[in-house]
Amino acid sequence: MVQSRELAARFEAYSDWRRRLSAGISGLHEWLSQQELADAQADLKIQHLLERLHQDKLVIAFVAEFSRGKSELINAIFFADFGQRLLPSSAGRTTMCPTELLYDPTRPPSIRLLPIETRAKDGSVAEFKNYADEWVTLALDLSSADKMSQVLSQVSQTKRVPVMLARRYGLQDDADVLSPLSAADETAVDIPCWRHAVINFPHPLLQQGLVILDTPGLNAIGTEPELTLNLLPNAHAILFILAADAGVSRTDIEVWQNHLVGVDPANKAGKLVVLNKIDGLWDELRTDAEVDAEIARQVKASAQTLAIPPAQVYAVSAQKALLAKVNGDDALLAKSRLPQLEQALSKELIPAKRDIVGTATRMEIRALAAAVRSIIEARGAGIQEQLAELKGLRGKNQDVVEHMMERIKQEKELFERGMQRYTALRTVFTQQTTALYETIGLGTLRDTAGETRRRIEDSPFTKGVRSAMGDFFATIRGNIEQSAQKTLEIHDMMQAMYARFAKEHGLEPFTPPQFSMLKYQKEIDRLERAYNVHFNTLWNMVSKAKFTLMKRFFETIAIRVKHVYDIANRDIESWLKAVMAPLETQVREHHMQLRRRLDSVKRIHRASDELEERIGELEQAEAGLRAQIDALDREIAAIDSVIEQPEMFLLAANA
Ligand SMILES: Nc1nc2c(ncn2[C@@H]2O[C@H](COP(=O)(O)OP(=O)(O)OP(=O)(O)O)[C@@H](O)[C@H]2O)c(=O)[nH]1
Ligand SMILES: [Mg+2]
Repeated sequence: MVQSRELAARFEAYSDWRRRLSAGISGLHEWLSQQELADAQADLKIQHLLERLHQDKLVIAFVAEFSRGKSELINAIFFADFGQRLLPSSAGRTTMCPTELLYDPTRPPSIRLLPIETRAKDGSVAEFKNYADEWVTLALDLSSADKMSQVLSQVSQTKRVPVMLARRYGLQDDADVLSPLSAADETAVDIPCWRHAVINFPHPLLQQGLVILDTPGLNAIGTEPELTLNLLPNAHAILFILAADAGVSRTDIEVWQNHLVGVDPANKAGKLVVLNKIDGLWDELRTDAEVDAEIARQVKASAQTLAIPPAQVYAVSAQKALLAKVNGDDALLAKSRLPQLEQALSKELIPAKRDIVGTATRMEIRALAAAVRSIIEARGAGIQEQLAELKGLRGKNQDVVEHMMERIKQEKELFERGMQRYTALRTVFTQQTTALYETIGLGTLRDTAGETRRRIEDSPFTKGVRSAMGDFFATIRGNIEQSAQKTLEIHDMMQAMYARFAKEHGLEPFTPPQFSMLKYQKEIDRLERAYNVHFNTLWNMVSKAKFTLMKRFFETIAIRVKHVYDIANRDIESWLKAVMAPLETQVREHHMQLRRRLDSVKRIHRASDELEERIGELEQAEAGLRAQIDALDREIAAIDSVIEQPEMFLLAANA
């Protein structure tokens, strides 16, 4: 059986790399714990890193007008091993709801279906995912491809309902979301049975974190905000599919404009354009060269229409590729040109993803190492100070020792008095963080969203909805600005405190990092842009169902904003720790050092022969710290070398 080896091998290598990286990080963690260098913050950071590496997903979305062959292409690229067509693919509208294919080992193989009726309720698909009882779950019998494809055919199920009901779901409109009404039965219309499907399936690629998103054609994309606002913007690659038999139609261009280029120019997801069904151009009466020229001509024309370079368009035949893979027909597979697309997909996708993950991991590990190193260095500086002190006592009489003891005692008392200021600072810090959490808190967001929802319901006119939404975004933006101001205040206060402790008690100077809200600002801007684009589209397209649709759009936006808030809250929490933790550590370490210094001078005061012994002990401790730094460097270098391993090496190692 011929398989998509290139993509599989690259993905395998990528997963393997992630596993090695996790192992390196776990090793570092173990070492830190052994050396008693891991505090709560380091534990948390490492745990987050490992979780992120473990759950790392790679999302490929297939987007096109209906019947261009999205589902067939997915079958050909990923599921040919089953020897038959797994996802339903047929003439006319087939895939009726967005369908995610993924693998979650905590659930048995299944298809989970969200009933279309949920469209009449508030709440987005993302929210419904938290409630298992809203979904219909059907088991997948992996031992029978026939039974599986029968169960999977659920994604193309439709049912006949009164037009009024379809309108309530925001599905029926003058532009006709679904199949045309039959003249005889004007009051009924076919709608999808399901709003969303999640196929849980232990395919090797899915097991490694690949997520495939199959979508229904144009109008159906527009009516499910989850797709336009969440799933597509978060995909790592989008395949846009055209069909050679249809040319580039007006609706193709609309899909391209609205879902691939129009919404977010900042979105860096890889985009590949596929010209499918080239087998329609195969013609026994023409030479291969003539057929190739015709394909090249169509590729060029499509590229021109979409204003992209022709090299970005991949001409294939999904159907013949599936057939070729099922029959092990290498010549036909080559002729289908699918291998080139698979190669481009893996080349585009995986190295880019690896880069992002690698850079982020490296940055976090560096920050962690720097924190640990500064603890070790502070300990080293303390030892050196003590050594200098004790060496200065060589050959001195009891009076000098006594004098020194007095001096350290005073220093310790002074420091302990300074601790009161530290305690006061902690109180102010807590007050300020509480105020910060209030501005960016979920409670505030809930109130703002509730208010907007009421206003949309109360004034169902373009102007009313527009101004309610405009105010919503303005309030959110205001909250983010205020939070930015508050983090700045906290930063300045802490910076002053660090400077003061450094000056008065000789603690190591430390500049706390600043917090930037820019990332969240940008995400809100992106949502507002997406909303603006879709507002007009929706307003024009849907007449009678527009309010249901508007409201649903708002709910999805509210969920996305909540997601931004969630992340901001989490980031703020770790930032606050990063700002406060060094001071806590410094204070604790400095206090401990003062006690140790006092102890050793006391010992020497009691018996002068203790001096040399104590100096020896300190010198040994110092050597121990140097060894610790070396070991830390080695741990970090090991992780770095995994991150930097060239992909070719990994591919070869796995071959
Ligand atoms: N000749 C030919 N037909 C194809 C090819 N790819 C798909 N088809 C056919 O085109 C029709 C539509 O394919 P689907 O895979 O259902 O298309 P889709 O884009 O998923 O369509 P929706 O699910 O309705 O959005 C089916 O009858 C396929 O067999 C191809 O490469 N060549
Ligand atoms: Mg389909």
